[in-house]
Amino acid sequence: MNSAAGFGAAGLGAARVGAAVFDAAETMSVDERTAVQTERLRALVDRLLAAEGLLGRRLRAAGVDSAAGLTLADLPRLPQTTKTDLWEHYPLGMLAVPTEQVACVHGSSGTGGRPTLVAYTAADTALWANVMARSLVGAGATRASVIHNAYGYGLFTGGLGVHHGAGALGATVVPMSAGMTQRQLRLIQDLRPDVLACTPSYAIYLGEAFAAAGVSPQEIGLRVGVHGAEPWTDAMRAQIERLLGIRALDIYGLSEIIGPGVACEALDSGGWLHVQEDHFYVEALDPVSGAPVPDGQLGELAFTTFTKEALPLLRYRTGDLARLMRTPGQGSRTTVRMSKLTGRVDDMLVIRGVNVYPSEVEQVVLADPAVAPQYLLVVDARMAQARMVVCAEAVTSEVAASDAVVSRLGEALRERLGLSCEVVLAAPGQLPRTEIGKARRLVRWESGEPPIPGLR
Ligand code: DLL
Repeated sequence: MNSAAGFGAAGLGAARVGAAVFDAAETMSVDERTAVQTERLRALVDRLLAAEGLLGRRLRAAGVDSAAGLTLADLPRLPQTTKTDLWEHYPLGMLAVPTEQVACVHGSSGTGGRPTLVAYTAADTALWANVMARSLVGAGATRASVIHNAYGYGLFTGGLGVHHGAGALGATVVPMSAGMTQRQLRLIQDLRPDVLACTPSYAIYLGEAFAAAGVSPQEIGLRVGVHGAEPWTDAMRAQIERLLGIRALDIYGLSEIIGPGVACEALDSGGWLHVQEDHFYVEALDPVSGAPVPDGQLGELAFTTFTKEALPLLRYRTGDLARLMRTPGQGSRTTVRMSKLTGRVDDMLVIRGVNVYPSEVEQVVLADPAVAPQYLLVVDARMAQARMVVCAEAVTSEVAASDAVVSRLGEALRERLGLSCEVVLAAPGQLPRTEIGKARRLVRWESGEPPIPGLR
């Protein structure tokens, strides 16, 4: 197993679970951190100017010819980067290093199936391993941990990101990747991992498969789950915790910034995610004006990668919506906290003139005890006047036949969204599950067969 020497107090053991941190950067005073960030911001701006790429040109156009004297307070006047920039410079036109320094590439299938590619130098991969190890230690993992990694391996950053982090921590990683559920169940029972890393929807899938096989959470033996890569709610968290007998924690990240490990929940962070802001500076912006919003207010997250070499980004607009909180939290970490994501800017649906965020629908549907944590939003766009159908999976076949539950859900949705939408209850197991990749919760029905049998 690897040594984590030089990276702080990794692997302090079960007695201090929750208090352990991997890297001293996580508990720095605000002043110390500001000094580190300011120095790193200046180094980044100098690198971008020297590379003379898109961001260097944008900096000059904004009147920044040198990094001298820049402080964090200057960030709001620095140029922003968007996914369109990456698409327009596809595949790797935004590299800030010579191609021979690129150690690997990753990517994401992204919105509308358009790929985004990102590149890493060897130092970027080491940085990624470090922030991922921070996330794992925050979840209570130690060098003695066995980490069952069911995120997909490949271009997707989930599998290899967790893998690198487990290596930096010095834990044992089981590189399962996604899918082949029966084999996953078998190896979890045989190797007795304490940490499960996978998407939240797959954690539920695994939990349901264990329940179907008659294996109890005690027999499973897992302690904690590190779940992310797709939206999930506290209702899903409760479901995962019940099915698998674990603490289920949130981990956030995106390929453009590094992959998983940009921010993560810790055992003692009270439901907030700590952003690794010594490397990834975060702002919450008004999605329309692009101006920073005050702490506590919902905004679009934008990240500046202070230290990344191959593909540094300035104020990258993620499209992800969350709240930031810079006041100290209850746990040991001092870094800025972000809420669970509440949705995406581009997920916003406009149904009959009303703005609808799928996350709001999810909150209503999954709060109803008659509904299992499976649902699908169907936007029926076959006619000019789109209608929204909320397909929710009932906990039992009897409930699936209940008109009372349908009208209760319809009423709760109307109250929350200010829009009446149709509710369809499916019998247990009827809605499609995702075994590999991210869960699909929203379908546009443009023409042809209905996405769910029987839908009209
Ligand atoms: O999904 C990285 C990742 C892998 C994160 C494993 C966590 C665990 P991408 O494929 O580039 O990277 O997708 C990034 O996924 O902008 C969010 O919209 C969404 N996302 C990621 N984590 C969460 C989360 C990885 N915890 C996009 N909650 C992001 C909600 C998430 N959405």
